[in-house]
Amino acid sequence: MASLLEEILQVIDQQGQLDTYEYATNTGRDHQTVVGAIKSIESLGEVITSEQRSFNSWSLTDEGEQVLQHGSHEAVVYGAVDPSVGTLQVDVIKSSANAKVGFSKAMSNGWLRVDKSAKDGARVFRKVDSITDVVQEKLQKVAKGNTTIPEDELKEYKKRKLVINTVTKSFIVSKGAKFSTSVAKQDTDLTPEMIASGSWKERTFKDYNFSAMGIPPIRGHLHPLMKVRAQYRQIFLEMGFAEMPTNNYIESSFWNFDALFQPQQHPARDAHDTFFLKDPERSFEFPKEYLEKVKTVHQDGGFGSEGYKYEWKLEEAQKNILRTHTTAVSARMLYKLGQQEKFTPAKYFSIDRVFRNETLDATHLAEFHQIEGVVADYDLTLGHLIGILYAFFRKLGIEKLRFKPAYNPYTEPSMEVFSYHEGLKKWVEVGNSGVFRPEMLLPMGLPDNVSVIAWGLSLERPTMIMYGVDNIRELVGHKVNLEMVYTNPICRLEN
Ligand code: FB9
Repeated sequence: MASLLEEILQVIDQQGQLDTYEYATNTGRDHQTVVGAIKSIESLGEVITSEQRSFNSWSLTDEGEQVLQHGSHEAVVYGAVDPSVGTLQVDVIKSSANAKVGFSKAMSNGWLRVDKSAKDGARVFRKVDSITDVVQEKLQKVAKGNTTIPEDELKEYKKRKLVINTVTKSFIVSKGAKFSTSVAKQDTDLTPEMIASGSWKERTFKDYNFSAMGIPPIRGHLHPLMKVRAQYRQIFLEMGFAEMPTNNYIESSFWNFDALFQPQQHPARDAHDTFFLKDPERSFEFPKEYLEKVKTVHQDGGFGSEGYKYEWKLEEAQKNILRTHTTAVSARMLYKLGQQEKFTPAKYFSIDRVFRNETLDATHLAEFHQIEGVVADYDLTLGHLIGILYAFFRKLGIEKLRFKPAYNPYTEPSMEVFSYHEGLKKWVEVGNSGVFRPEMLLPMGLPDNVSVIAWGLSLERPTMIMYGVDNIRELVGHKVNLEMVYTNPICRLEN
């Protein structure tokens, strides 16, 4: 390429300017290669200036090239007819690839005639002793770039698909302010040595490209789950909720189950559903008075409840597990609220990992992030819960909700929350909710006219929907393609 650049600069130096198309045609080079060379020279600074021009040009099609080489179709057919005894028409039509077109053209030119009286079939004879193949002569001119052929004739050849009209963009190149016939590579750095020696005076430096995009710095990337979590966090904060401290994956069975009035023989407390720790296997520090109240309400009831009438065991409550829901944290927070001198209404939320020993499938892993909202205030009802669910989901762009009676060990009444999915054209479950039972709240010391409403959903389900992920393993786990983490778009839940 360097020799082409220097060759071009020599031509400009001698002739004052250069037309890239003419130069390419005269030197037999590809025009785009010549244009590329001009662009390389322009990147060196003000060595040359160029001005784009467009012009129409005619060139031969492949069929036109055939005619140039072998003659027009009509001339080929004329040549196929025996000058003395003529030729059967069926043989003339088979004599070349375009014999049909050539035969009708030769007949209309008056070059041939057909005698249908012959016994062995129609026979073609020459009407003239010689012909001039004007089409071939004209195409030879087109091939040489001759522009004297009348426009109507060119259009006729275009109709016959022998020529094509192209708009060619070329460049008229002239000397620039810093013209030189040598292609000195420009420096990109001014070094201390250049300044000390003064050699910078003889060097040319590449202009700054202020529109160049910077190199993206190596930096961290937020996982889509964390982006969606930030958006949900924002929604809760806007609604006046305070975030609960969820930085303990390990929880005692007491706070995860017993404090929620979930009986010790409940199937969810079995190893098939819960991960139990071997070390540390147990917790030993619980608020003594509170623990006794929990034991009593499980065994004998109280606060208007009959209880479960079983022998409650401390050892069962001491077992350490990986928390199965962040409602365990809600229990801790509500206990603290109940221990205040004077009750003050509160709104809490949590978004963090929970663990369940479940059957894995395309949308379920043994862990997920639970989102939970809790409101504690005087005389709250199911109506308040429904109202706050509408307010919460409206911020997610969901207006149409339906509620289905459900069961949770720690809430009564409980409701599953459904939303109409416009894309799937069906109702989909978007969460669960309920009013915490008095057997859970009253042992904590909360006043008996205080009620607590709460709801929960997962972080993975909305994230999979937002980012179009079908298999949860594309989103989380050791098989995740990190490129997805680097390139996934931002998340907007605003409404
Ligand atoms: O997230 C769920 N679905 C969902 C949520 C959002 C969504 O899109 C956003 C609106 C744009 C789409 C779907 N679900 C709860 C429902 C189902 O996905 C369900 O199959 C899976 N559930 C998880 C539990 O599965 C073992 C989701 C998880 C869940 C379920 C219940 C709670 C929390 C998470 C709860 C609770 C609760 C109830 C009462 C009091 C306190 C907490």
